[in-house]
Amino acid sequence: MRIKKEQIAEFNQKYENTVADELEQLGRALPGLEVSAIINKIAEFQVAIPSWALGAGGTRFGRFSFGGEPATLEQKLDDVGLLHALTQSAGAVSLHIPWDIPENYDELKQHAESHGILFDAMNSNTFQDQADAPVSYRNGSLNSNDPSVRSHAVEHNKEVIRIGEKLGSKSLTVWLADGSSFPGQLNFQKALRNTEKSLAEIYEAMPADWKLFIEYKPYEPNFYSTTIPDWGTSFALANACGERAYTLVDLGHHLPNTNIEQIVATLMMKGKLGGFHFNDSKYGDDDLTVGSIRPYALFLIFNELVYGMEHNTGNPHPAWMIDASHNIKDPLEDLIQSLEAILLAYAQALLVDRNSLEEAQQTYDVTACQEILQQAYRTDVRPLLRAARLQSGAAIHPLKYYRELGVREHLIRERGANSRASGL
Ligand SMILES: [Mn+2]
Repeated sequence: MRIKKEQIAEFNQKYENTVADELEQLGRALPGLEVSAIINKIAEFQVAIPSWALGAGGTRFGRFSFGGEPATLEQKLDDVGLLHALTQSAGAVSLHIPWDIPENYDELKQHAESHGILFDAMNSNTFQDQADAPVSYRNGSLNSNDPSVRSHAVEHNKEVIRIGEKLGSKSLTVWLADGSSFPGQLNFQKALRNTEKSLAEIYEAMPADWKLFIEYKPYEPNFYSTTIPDWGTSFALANACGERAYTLVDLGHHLPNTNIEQIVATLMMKGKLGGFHFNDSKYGDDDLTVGSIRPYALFLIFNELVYGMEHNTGNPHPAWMIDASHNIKDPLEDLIQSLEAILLAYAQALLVDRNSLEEAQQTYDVTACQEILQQAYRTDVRPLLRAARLQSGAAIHPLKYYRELGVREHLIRERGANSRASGL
């Protein structure tokens, strides 16, 4: 199924006047607001969709498939294509190897191009044993005591780079499950040293225009320690690798109440925030819909991201990706909601009156600081999103149109009620 531009234009016709009225109202309420500049920024913001987010998510207890899941790599691209047609803000896909090994590279590239989709960061997998593997990752991968396990894991990452090169990707994300489940199981120093050496080898294998993103996570699947538990460890490893190695922040990979906005600020000041994975959580790495639990925290994070994008010229433009799982929701509906939440927080952060905030900070007017942030947060920025969508040819109300078109029903008819996406 494909959604044509003309269909979207026809849908939008019904709402165009309302969008113009709402914008006018917003302009009156916030005089001095550079409405068109903000709309352009929102329209330009692109978030990659990971190939594993297109099927139903599961937990370690089980997984309930969702009808019409994409069973092939082409179908995964088709789903991202649907999201992009509806929102014009999902113009990239992030592949996972070995779940997404292409059969015909040229055909796949053309297929992606026909949807207007680029290949974003490639993801390696050393947290599962593959069927024909001569070694096991049971006791670690890049951190392993066993040189043959390490070299197998390094070689896998090199293979992922080679696949990504053929698709036009420019970055590799490494997330490791490596760690220990019980005290004493692992020599922390040896594990970290092995990881550093392995990552350096992978880094050296990257083409000169590639970036390496090092993801961290404090626990799970190992519950006593992980070898890259936090941003500091990731930062140290990135520095040890070289200038094209960066830290990747995944919102769910923090202990409860961690001040993620401060981590973002520190990394951007050091020019080392490379990638960003969006999701939300109540308890742990819940991978819930972005903005579904703590939208204010997301806004505060975006406040630092916007500040960093404006001030830290040494930091590359971060690679944005949604890393969520949908449990019992329609994955595509969930992704539309996540995209909306990301853009809302971004738009709110763009509204922050930075000059007044700086003045209030200089004069220690703590009350004013809070007022300034919350003034932006409490502004209904949905008209700006709708205007940005209208401008870029997306559906003004993507979720509404998704349902009106009966996209899921179409997909079930096309692919069957029992098709399953590869992944966990
Ligand atoms: Mn992630």
